[in-house]
Amino acid sequence: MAKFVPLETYIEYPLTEMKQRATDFCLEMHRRRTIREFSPRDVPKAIIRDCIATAGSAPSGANLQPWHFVAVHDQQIKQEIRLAAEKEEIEFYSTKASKAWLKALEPLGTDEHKQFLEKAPWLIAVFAEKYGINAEGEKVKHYYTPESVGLASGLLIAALHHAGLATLTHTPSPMGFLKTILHRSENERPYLLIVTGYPEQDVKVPDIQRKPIDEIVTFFD
Ligand code: IYR
Repeated sequence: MAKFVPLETYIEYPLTEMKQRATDFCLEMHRRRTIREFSPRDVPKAIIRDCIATAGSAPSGANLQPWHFVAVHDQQIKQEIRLAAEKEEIEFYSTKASKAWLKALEPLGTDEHKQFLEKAPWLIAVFAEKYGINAEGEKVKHYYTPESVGLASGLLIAALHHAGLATLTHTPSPMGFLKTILHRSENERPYLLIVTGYPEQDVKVPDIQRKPIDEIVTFFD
């Protein structure tokens, strides 16, 4: 039986304030840039924890919250992840990637070197739970898992940015090694690796643009 409780958390803003908030948040999010050079400067665990808690507020299929986050600060584990990722990336850049894919990546200036995996203070591995396991040890079917984990990852990136940290959404392919190194169980699939910390001093970012709003939206009003 469904049980309902009063909505006590909603806040209504006057329209002028609503517009201001919408604009301010848009500007704040558009200041976010993916970076690939991180400073080794440390970031307190409590900040990472709060940002992951924000990710946990994402909507999910049947509210089953099919995600798990592994936050790595340990230098030895970060080194292991870097070595395993670079092994895959060497293959990707030398043989696996199509010419078209390499061409698409050209403006980003990426290559097989992944120093940031050791240098940044935190790596957050996002895992998608293919199915859940209940208190009786039985499998629980999950719904819209990739969509749900994508939404949680988006909120995580927004939370880290809002806190004043820079991020890189990194997808070494394949990334099965994350499951082994981080001792995750059979029902979990590595989804994304988020690198976070302070940007390296004088870091440069690719000269690329976001699509203008009128190109990404259609209104029927
Ligand atoms: N995983 C590789 C390649 C790569 C692929 C995409 I799609 C990107 O947006 C960026 C990189 C790497 O991390 O270098």
